Amino acid sequence: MKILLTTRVKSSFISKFNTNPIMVFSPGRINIIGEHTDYNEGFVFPAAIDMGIYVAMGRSDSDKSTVHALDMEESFDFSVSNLKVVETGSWKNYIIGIVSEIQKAGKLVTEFNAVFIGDIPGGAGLSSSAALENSMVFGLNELFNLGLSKSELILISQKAEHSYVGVKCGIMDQYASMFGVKKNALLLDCRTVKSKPYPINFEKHQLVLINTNVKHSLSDSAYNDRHSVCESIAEMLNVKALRDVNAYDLEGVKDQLTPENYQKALYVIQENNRVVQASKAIEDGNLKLLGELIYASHEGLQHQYKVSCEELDFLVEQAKSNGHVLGARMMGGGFGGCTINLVAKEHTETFTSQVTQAYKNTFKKACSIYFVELSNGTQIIA
Ligand code: GAF
Repeated sequence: MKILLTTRVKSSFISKFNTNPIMVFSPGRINIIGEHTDYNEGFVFPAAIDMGIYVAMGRSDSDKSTVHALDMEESFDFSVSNLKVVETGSWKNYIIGIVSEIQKAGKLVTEFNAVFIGDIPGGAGLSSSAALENSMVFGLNELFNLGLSKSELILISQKAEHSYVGVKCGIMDQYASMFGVKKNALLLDCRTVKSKPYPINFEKHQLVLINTNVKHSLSDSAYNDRHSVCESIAEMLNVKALRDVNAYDLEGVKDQLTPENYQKALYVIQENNRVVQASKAIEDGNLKLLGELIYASHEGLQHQYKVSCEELDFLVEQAKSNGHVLGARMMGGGFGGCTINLVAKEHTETFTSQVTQAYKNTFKKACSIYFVELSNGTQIIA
């Protein structure tokens, strides 16, 4: 928890609204393995991190609500009884979406004020969106005693993203952000929406994130496109989701699919298996195998599912050629953002400085290195 951010948000709220707020922290997430499997009702292996969104929130006794984004110095005034979507791409639609979905769930929210700030780099694939959604929905649930469970809250966050942001996301990000467990990753079954925590202590190795600092514009449309390809193949196979089939089943409809779509579905089936294998590898302390699975995940994302990009592939190649990196892959939706790397601790510094230089030479811009702590999920803070 970053005391400084908490203090800044709180004092900004008090100076704007002259009353004491409730304070909420909601984290971003990493994902060890299991990409694009969540909306196929499969397995993922995320963890909440110590970067996130800090919100100060209180009831408003006027006839309007005000939400202030402190790092952008941008305010948004609206009324909960007259919600309107604003321009595409604005953070304001997350707020509108959350309030609207709470109302659709039959719960009453009156006017409120909030100030928020975040320390998740935008476009890094660390789920700043889910952190913002969860912080708002969690805060409103507390503020107005809505009585919604955490499981209900994440469904509201997810629906807000589907309907008001336009990304047909799975449940991984909202779940990890809400239910994160300190020093643990969560093996999440996205069908039952239940998880098992796995303590993460790799002793001589550590997870390191490298941000490409790019986000290619096709990411949202490509994401929704992948989602609908998977749905249509599941329908063709007469099952609820690709989670329900294996490679042999898929073979049965191969001649009805384009080679590209066949590879996409095959990737999902294989990635699901990799998550289960990875959880066993962690249980057995077999980091070499875990690393191989992580590299294989990237191969699939790059060549079969086709959601990687030049910059991500470059970083993974750098990791492979290093010799002290057991595994590396792109993380999150793709087309930019971070790679996650499993690196020998004593070689981390040389690896990261080599990569930083090579990336700069090749792309004429900087990448960023992050070391994150695995943290608890969305919570009230002092
Ligand atoms: C994004 C989505 F929001 C998640 O639901 C998940 O599908 C991920 O991309 C890919 O694994 O973060």
